[in-house]
Amino acid sequence: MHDPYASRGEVQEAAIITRREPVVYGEGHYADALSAQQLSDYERNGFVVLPELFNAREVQALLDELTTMSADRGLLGRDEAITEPDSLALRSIFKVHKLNPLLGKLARDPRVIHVARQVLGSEVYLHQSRINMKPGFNGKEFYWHSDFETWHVEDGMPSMRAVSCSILLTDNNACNGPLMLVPGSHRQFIACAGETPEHNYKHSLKQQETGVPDELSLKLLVEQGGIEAVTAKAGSVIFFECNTMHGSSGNISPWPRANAFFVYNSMENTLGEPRDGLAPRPEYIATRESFEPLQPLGSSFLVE
Ligand code: 6CS
Ligand code: FE
Repeated sequence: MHDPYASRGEVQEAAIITRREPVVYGEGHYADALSAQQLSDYERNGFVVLPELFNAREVQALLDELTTMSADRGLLGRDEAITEPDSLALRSIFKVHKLNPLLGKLARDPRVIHVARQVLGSEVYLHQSRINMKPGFNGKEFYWHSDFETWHVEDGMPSMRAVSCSILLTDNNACNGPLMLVPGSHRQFIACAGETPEHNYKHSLKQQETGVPDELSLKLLVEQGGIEAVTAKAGSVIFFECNTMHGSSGNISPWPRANAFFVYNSMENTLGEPRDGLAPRPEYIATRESFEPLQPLGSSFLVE
């Protein structure tokens, strides 16, 4: 079957392909979380920032959980804990919605989940969750990529009908490696050259080298849309469309950066077979087997 978003081993060279799917499904009528202005910003730019959606008490409760998890030797020995490429420093913890009850509730907080339901126009489930750490002085970068490119090839996600939600657990400023996004880039799919090595995730989650867009395509996207670095207070939330080009620099400032990352996928867009002859990635990176539509909490994740 023809795949409009063929990439890596299935293409000879890099290419820019026009997106087929809508950005906002069902015209945003499925739920009522974003204002008309926020919805149109999301549709146009491929992301929207909601400043200080969570208050200081909520942020502190989440940071406390992070401190506990980072000191939990049992957890650090698990596959879900990803270290940096060149040290034993913790880079990410995956599947946090299952490993930690408070983060499990955070994923169902009405302030977040109704945004996902609204833009995806359906019920949603969690495709992936993680916390990304970027400690002061030595935090490492995330090179430019589209998440959808990875999820399409490595996880068999059929269409662009997923949204990522990054909840800032520390202030993100110009110096501590904030998320950088290319406005408007979600309207084009950048097919990447190069085959995917077997068990690529074991390397790519530390340092991504496949599914990396070529420099000419990046230059064109940035000529069209520029680059926006999101600087915002802890408790702010960035929603970005699954195909929006993004990345972030290392952190040599003394200020740590940490964020919780939840990926909501439409119940109409569940995973198929991975491409490029790959075996499915483990369930803790890509939910394939055990999931159900997420039920919103009745109130804040801290209260419920
Ligand atoms: O491999 C993945 O699924 C992911 N990798 C990156 C760098 N961003 C999104 C997603 O967590
Ligand atoms: Fe990403």
